[in-house]
Amino acid sequence: MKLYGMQQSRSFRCLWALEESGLQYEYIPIKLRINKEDPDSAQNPAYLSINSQGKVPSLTDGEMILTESVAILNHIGRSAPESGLLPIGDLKMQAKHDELVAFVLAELEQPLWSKGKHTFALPEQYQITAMLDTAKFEFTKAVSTLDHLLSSTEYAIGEKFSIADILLAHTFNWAIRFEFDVPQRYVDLRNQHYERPSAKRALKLAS
Ligand SMILES: N[C@@H](CCC(=O)N[C@@H](CS)C(=O)NCC(=O)O)C(=O)O
Repeated sequence: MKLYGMQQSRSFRCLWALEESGLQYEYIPIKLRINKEDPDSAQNPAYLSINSQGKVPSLTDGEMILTESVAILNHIGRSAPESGLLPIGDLKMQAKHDELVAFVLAELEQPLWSKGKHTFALPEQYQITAMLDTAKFEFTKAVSTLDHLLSSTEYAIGEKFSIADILLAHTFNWAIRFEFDVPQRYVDLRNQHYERPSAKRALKLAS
């Protein structure tokens, strides 16, 4: 497998999962918003032939190309069943896992990405500064309901570390960096998971 990514962007989730999985892979750093002639640029035709949106992450596995971080996380989990990163074969646990992943993307990540879009990602004429208060309000509202979806204060689903924990810890890391109000227990959860050797190795690779 080859993972194309950039520092602590959404690709970090996938890099961390690869480190946790024990699978063999190659990490290829990509740069955003640089001259497209640069071979590392996400806008270089060679990279656009893998990811036509010019975004990270992308994963190739033989002939297959994946360009959505959650599909990549699921593929890593399914490719390394012994890692326990996905509750494979347990219908109810898998359903709870899917529910949490959908909640993180739709309710927690969405306001973070709104802030990103309206501060640097969108062309300036489309940025709406008033959006930032709305994003903070939405994040705080969503986070106040999260406890109901979590199995325990240690792990998101069941009694072991899974893809959902990577996604959650990475999303809280993003929220902290973007100065959203993150309750202390979730800051602690982020810190606890980022202490894992796999996370430390991934951070080193991504830096
Ligand atoms: N839904 C995609 C989103 C990917 C995405 O938007 N990635 C950002 C970095 S986190 C990106 O590459 N943006 C390109 C840019 O800002 O030019 C996923 O989860 O993989």
